[in-house]
Order: sequence, then structure tokens, then C-alpha cells
Amino acid sequence: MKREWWHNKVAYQIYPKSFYDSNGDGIGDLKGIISKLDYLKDLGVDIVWLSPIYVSPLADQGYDISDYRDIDPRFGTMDDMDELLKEAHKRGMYILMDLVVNHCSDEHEWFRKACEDPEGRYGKFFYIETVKDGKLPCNWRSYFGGPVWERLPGHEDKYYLHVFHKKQPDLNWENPDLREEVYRMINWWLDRGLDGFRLDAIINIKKALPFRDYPADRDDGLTTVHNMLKEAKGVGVFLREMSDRTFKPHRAFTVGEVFNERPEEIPDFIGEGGYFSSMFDFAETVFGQSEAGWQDNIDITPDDYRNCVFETQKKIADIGFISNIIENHDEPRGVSRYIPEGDQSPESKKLLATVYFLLRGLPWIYQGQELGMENIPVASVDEVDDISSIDAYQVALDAGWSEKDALKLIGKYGRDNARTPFQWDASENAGFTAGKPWLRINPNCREINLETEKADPDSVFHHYKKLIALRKSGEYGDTLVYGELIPYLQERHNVMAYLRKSKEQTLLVLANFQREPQTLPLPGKVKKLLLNNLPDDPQITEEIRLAGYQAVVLELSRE
Ligand code: TEU
Ligand code: CA
Repeated sequence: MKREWWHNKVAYQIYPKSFYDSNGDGIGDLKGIISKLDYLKDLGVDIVWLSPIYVSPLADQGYDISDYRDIDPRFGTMDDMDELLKEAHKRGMYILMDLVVNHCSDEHEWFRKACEDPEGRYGKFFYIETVKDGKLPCNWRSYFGGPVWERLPGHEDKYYLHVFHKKQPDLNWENPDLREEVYRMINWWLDRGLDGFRLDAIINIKKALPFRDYPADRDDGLTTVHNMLKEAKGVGVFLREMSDRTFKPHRAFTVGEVFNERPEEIPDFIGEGGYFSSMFDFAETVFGQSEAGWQDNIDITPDDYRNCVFETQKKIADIGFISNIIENHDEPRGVSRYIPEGDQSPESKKLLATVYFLLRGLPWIYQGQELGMENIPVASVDEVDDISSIDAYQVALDAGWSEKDALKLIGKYGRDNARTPFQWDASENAGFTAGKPWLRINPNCREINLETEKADPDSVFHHYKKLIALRKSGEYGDTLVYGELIPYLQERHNVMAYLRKSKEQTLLVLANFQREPQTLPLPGKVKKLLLNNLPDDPQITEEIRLAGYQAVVLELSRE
């Protein structure tokens, strides 16, 4: 595989609204991010992805953009953005923005003009259909609930398509005129010095046309968009064109939010000369998900988690470089999801960090993950901000669930879990804002916060620093970045273990993913203990005895 500059880097996702508020209005902002660049640098972060900061009504927290070429005043100004780029580059860091081009906002000028003249140039930027006798063009259900069709303002008989919220009209990628506008916008940002993008919901840009119904999968008579996506062929033509016209000439770094890709397409996506530099692994994220709603989801066990991760590793092998995560702004906190309920502790969090961070691929940290931030309990649906949680709550009620149990589902799967403000210190608003935070702060900020963890050499935070240092070390870096990944003891219950093997070295990552101790065989002689998440070293003979939730990294002898 061709080596790229970013392979040995560490990437970090910032959710700007909840990172750091510099002016006391309760909303995180660009100046706040600039003031924390040294923190990120010191942690060992190189590449930073910012969730959207463009002008937006924030119907879907910025994933509904009304002006692609300006910054929302709540987040700052274009000058702040230029300064962020300058300050990041000064520190040898790279900034990515979120590229949200499956849809824009219904408040975007394009959509307003489309409403004025649906037959005109901008009408053709969207999917607008004339509806007779009230029969919608198809029965797809939007990701956030309800039909994907909404009446076009000002027109009795016309409807527009939105696979997400009704304030997020889908852009018509079949129209070359629209594609040109998008490419101009992307190049405009890259010319300003932006380093690349994360590509939002990118598979959705290709629709299976003409519109048609699929079998209903709930009582609402509607069908998941996934049924349409399975049939949509040819997204690669758009992605190839976009990449050739924008990313490639700028040598931009890109990471795709890619769900449901076909295995045979992986080389096209992230192989040499692929559409993107990398894409996220969502195998463990989508595990157990049900089309019927959150109430039918199946919990993921440590064995399931391991099997999902290894499945991806095998699928990708050395075709490309996958991006590894345990959480993002759409998912619950990884430590609350992948560690069995009730077992969350600094030790188990460090175990999870170890096993995912040292996988083959680019490791990503979502803000607060490095502190071991957890899900937030929900007392009432009134305190929920996330539109998808509010929909899923209703779906659960309709399926006969009690309010109490439906709330528990939000607490488990809701997007607010990852969106609560970053916990900088133990003060009332966790040091996030001098004002009133836009979203409630996790009450556990008194224990889980940066200031406290910085002072404690055994904290989750310091463990992340050690993992980063190990992956960047001259001695082991090459093996951890490029070495082959070979699963070890995959048949053992509650064990996650793998070898990372290069010509020169064999490393073993070995984790006991349960409360009870376990004694495990070793595949060879141990040369050196490189990392341990517990204070006491494990007993090593031909076997190794690991305490509950102990995870170690060992160097093995080659003879
Ligand atoms: O997420 C896309 C999204 O919602 C997926 O999780 C989708 O549900 C998936 O394709 C199902 O398999 C992105 C953003 O990350 C999210 O915050 C936005 O709300 C969404 O796009 C719309 O822009
Ligand atoms: Ca602010």
C-alpha cells in the first residue's frame, strides 16, 4: 500500500456547539476552538474535523446549511475561521470541515428561488414532483420520521423530497448544473487553505429513480430509505467526478460517512486513487439496529463488538486505511455502549481505548472521549434536543412502550448523549461556558473532567496520551500503523486480542473484556510489556493472568 502523510496521524472530531464557549452565550464557538488548539496539540492530535459551522437555522444542528460560504454568527466570523486555519497550520495541524451536500436548508437561497419558480434553474436543483389526487410519488420514510415528501411552500400540488428533516431538502445530483455549484464551493474552501472534508451522508446523493414504492416495514405504510439505497446504482460516478474536480487537484484529505457500501466497491472508495482518503467503520455502530425502531434494537456484547471490528479489518485488509471510532455526534458514548452496563470504570474505559486505538487504520477521538465521558440520563422528553430521539421516542410509544421505557431508549441511543458540553473542569458548567449552556451538562462532570484527570496520572486522559505516544513512537509506530492485524483467541468469550505484525516486530494487544480475571495462553515469548491499563503488572509464564478489564500491549520475541 502506498504510504500517505496522514497514515501515522491522530484525528479528532469537534462538535463546535459543545466544545468551548468563548463569550458566555452558552454556545461553543470558533474562538473557543482556537483557544484550545494547544490542548489538542499537547494531547497529540493532528487532524481536526469540525461538525458544521456554516450559516444555518440549526434545525439539525448545522447539518442544514443556508449559506455554504459563510460562518454562522453563533459560531463566529469568516475572520475567525481564517485565524483558526492559520493557528492550526502554525502548530502542524490540519482542519477539516463537514461537507453536507446531500441536502441544504430550506432557508438556502437556492430553495427559496425554487419555491418562487419550480420550473426555473433552481427548481431543478431539487427533487420537486407534481402530485395528483394526493398520492405521493413514493412511500419512503425520512430518517427522522414521516414521509420524505413535503408540500412545496406556495404550491398546492407540488412536493419536494427530503430524506432527512423537512428543513433539509435533497439536492438533485443528477443535474450537472447543481454539481458544478457544489464543486465551485468545495474549491473555494480548499483555495482558502482548508485541508479537507468529512463527507456527510454521502451515499444518499444517488437515488434509485424513477421514484417507486417498496414494501412497508411499519404500520405507517412507509419504508426505510435503505430499501431505495440498496437499489441505487452509480453513486461512484458522482464521487469520481467530485474527487477529480476538487479533492485530487488540492490533495485534500477526505473521510466519507459511508454506510451500506458493497464489499466489491471498497477499492473504489478508499483504494489507491479512490474517491476518498478514508471512510469510517460503522460495523459495530449499526450492529443490532432494527428498521422497526430503537425499541427493537439488540444490545451489543463484547464478543459482538470484537467480531464486528475484526470483520471490518478483514474486509479492508490492505486495500486502504479505514477510520476507527467508538463514537461520534450521532451515536451514544462508546464507553456506555460497548462496555456492559454497570461496568463503566476508568479501567474498562482504558481497555476499550486500547483495543480500538491500536487497530489498523486511522484512530479518531470524539471530543470528551479522551476523558471517558458517558451517556447522560434523561428525566423527561422535554429536555431532549435531538430531533431523531424525539421521533424514535414516539415510534416506541406507538409500538406500545411506556413513557418510562421509551425515555430509557433515548438515554441509550439518543444523539444528545455525545452532544453535551465538553467537561473542562468540576465547576458548575464544567468550565464550558460562563453563561447558560445550550444543552444540559452531564452531572458526572464533578468526577469526569479534564482538570481532575490531568492531575491523575492513572486517568483515562493519561491513558489516551500513552496510546498516542505509543502509536507515534519511533520504536513501535511503524508496526502499529502499517503492521498486519491478525486476530488472536477470537473464539474465547470476553477476550479481544490481536497481533500487529511487521517484518521486524510482533506486538500483541490482549484484553480481558469482563469483570472476572482470566488466564490466557500466549502465542510466543514475551520480550517486553509496553502498556498496561492497571497499576499491577500481570503474571506471565507460558500463560498470562489478566485481572478484570485488564488490557496490555506486549512485544513478543521473534525467535
Ligand atoms: O448522518 C447521517 C445519518 O443520519 C446516518 O446515521 C443515517 O441514519 C444512516 O445512513 C443510516 O444507516 C449525518 C450526520 O452525521 C447527522 O448528524 C445528520 O443529522 C445527517 O447526516 C443529516 O445531515
Ligand atoms: Ca459562544
